[in-house]
Amino acid sequence: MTETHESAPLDAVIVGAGFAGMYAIYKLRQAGMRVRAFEAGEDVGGTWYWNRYPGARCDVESVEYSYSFSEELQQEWQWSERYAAQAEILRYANHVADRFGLRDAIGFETRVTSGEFDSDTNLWTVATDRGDVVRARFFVMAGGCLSLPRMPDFPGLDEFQGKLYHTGMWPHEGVDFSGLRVGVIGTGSSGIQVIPQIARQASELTVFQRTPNFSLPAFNRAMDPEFEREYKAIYAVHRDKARYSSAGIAGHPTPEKGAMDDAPDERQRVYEGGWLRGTTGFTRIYKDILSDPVANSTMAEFVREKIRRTVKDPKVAALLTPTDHHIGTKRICLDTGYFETYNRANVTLRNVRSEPIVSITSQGIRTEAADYAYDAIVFATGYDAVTGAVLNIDIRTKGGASLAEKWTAGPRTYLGLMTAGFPNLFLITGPGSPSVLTNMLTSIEHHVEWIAECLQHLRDKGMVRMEAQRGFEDEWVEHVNQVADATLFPTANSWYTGANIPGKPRVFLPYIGGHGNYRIKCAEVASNGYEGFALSA
Ligand code: N01
Repeated sequence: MTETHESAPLDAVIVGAGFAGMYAIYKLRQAGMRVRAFEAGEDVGGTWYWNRYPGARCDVESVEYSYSFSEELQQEWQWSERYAAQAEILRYANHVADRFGLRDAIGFETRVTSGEFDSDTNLWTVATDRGDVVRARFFVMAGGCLSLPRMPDFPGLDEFQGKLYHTGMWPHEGVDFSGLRVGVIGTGSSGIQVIPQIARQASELTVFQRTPNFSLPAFNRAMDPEFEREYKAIYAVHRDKARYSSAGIAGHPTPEKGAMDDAPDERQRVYEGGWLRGTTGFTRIYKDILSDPVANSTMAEFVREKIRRTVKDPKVAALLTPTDHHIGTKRICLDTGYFETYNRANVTLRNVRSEPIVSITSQGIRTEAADYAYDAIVFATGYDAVTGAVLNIDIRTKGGASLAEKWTAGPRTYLGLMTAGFPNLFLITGPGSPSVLTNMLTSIEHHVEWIAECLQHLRDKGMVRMEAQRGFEDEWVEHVNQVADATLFPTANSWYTGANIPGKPRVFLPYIGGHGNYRIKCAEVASNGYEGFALSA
């Protein structure tokens, strides 16, 4: 249904119906607000709606990667595995949408294309690719941090006569690779999950690797009923621990010791124990792994040795062994049988650094060394992260600059929640907030709750407009950079810094000061009358 200017303005328009958008609908409606969400997919679930590739699975434990806002919900829902697979998480998202009656607020198969703020009326006018035009007091970005898939612009993409896939836009009906020759490009979290699965079906699989990645075995397993019962008995305690932890994960406690505080033998024992736990919290075993190159190298070497022991061909093992970045500075991966896959006779590894891809041909992939023929090519080449989904919308103020112009040299926000010059625009897990360095569910709930309280405060005080103040924004951006620069993160060519997108400004996108600290800061700002924001009637 197309809405027009004639309709009464809404309280809020929300972009996206993944976990952030769904919770925003719930929370704002609970506060008595009229909201409308638009979602590009045919249904809810966001990342878990799109990423249906075989092997897609969360690497935060199911009991933590779930909403905490409803005690009934968290008690009644039963996860079948320690790390839930995509299909189960999508079922959960659908359950939440039904249980809390969210669907009627969502316009599906509809992409928001633009938003313009009018300072005279203090309203946003939001347009979609289906011709909707709606006006709202607030415009809430819940489009996700890893939702705009990125295809490298290889020449010849249109000429390929086989099938092309991107892990982030996987066909709903699934893909049968049985008997096919398949090329996979990319060895990040998505590639590392999909490669072992495709290898089991394909007649031949070639992996095109540009950068080898550190990956740990997930040791995924069926949910232990006893563990689940005990966990649920004190769910609130776990959730609270997560809220004040660094990563928004109760199971990742803050370490106290540095790596060099332990003697080498003890350190090995600690790493071995951490390895067997199968968690991305591995790099938090010691407090200095992500800030001290020497400490980091002890852990990196431990993992490199594991790779060498797993992969039988020493040449292949050497190629798979990361040496160009510190462990943890590119997103660490959890896998199931990833390195073992290279021991299979039907799997070949190609090094894109020594043999760059030149083009896609009608038959397959052309590198500087040779032509390779495939029936299917899978791009596991990642996303325009954190800012991509926001800047994909033409956001501007009437007669003023666009957000894309303001962010030309990189995103600038105050607390990752708002950006100066764009009143009444809220970002859920925006750049400059802990977002992708945390359990996304913890960060999403935090932001949605902060925003909902804020909008209630504005309503109670008769205010209609809120905007980040430039001075506070400048200070926050400087703080975000300073904290990042005290770590090893900016040294890596990762999507955290925008390095995966040619031409994207090199800025460390998330806030690395820790979720708990950040939560306290946001609460202080609110209790000081929304310090750093200009509120007006
Ligand atoms: O994307 P990525 P992703 N030629 O950007 C390569 C989350 N996630 O979809 O490293 C050749 O990490 C690129 O090479 P390089 C998680 O936060 C979570 O895998 O840039 N290769 C890299 O190997 C994750 O970090 C889960 O040199 C090219 C790969 O493609 C984030 O999403 C699962 C290339 C892209 O890796 C993104 O992961 C999946 C080119 N032109 C995703 N361009 C779980 O919860 C790119 N590459 C487990």
